[in-house]
Amino acid sequence: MTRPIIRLALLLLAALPCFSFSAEAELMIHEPYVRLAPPNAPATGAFMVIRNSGKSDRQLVKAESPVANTVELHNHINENGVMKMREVRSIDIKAGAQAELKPGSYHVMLIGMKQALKEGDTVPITLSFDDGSKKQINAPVRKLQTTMPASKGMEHGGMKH
Ligand SMILES: [Cu+2]
Repeated sequence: MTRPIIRLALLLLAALPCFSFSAEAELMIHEPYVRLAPPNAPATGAFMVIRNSGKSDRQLVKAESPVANTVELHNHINENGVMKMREVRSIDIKAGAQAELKPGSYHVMLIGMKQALKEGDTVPITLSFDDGSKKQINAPVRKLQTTMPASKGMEHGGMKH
């Protein structure tokens, strides 16, 4: 009875290196999350770190999610001192480096929510890359500290009475 099991184990071992060299294993998504938006907010952002352990540069070219009517890739730019969001065609993930999608920078924009998201919900997001590969992730909805200027977050000295 042991022989077939050993054979199976050898087969699995032989197959392992193939998996580790596949394009899918070269891209890892770390700490994905969706920002909890106010109940009537028409849009919110999804953030994550995409690590590229491969030898070639990759680009995130598309994101999709069933929770929103439209999903876009965005960046924040500083235009004459005003932070604005802009749609971008792709987000670079250089070989051996990582792309950080975070508030105030690159992000996945979920526009036209089909339902209000609650803290603790999980949002499925499909990411497509320039080599044709896709990754399916589940991003938990998280409440973020708001960093609004001239509010509670400011130092005491800046407060007016
Ligand atoms: Cu945006």
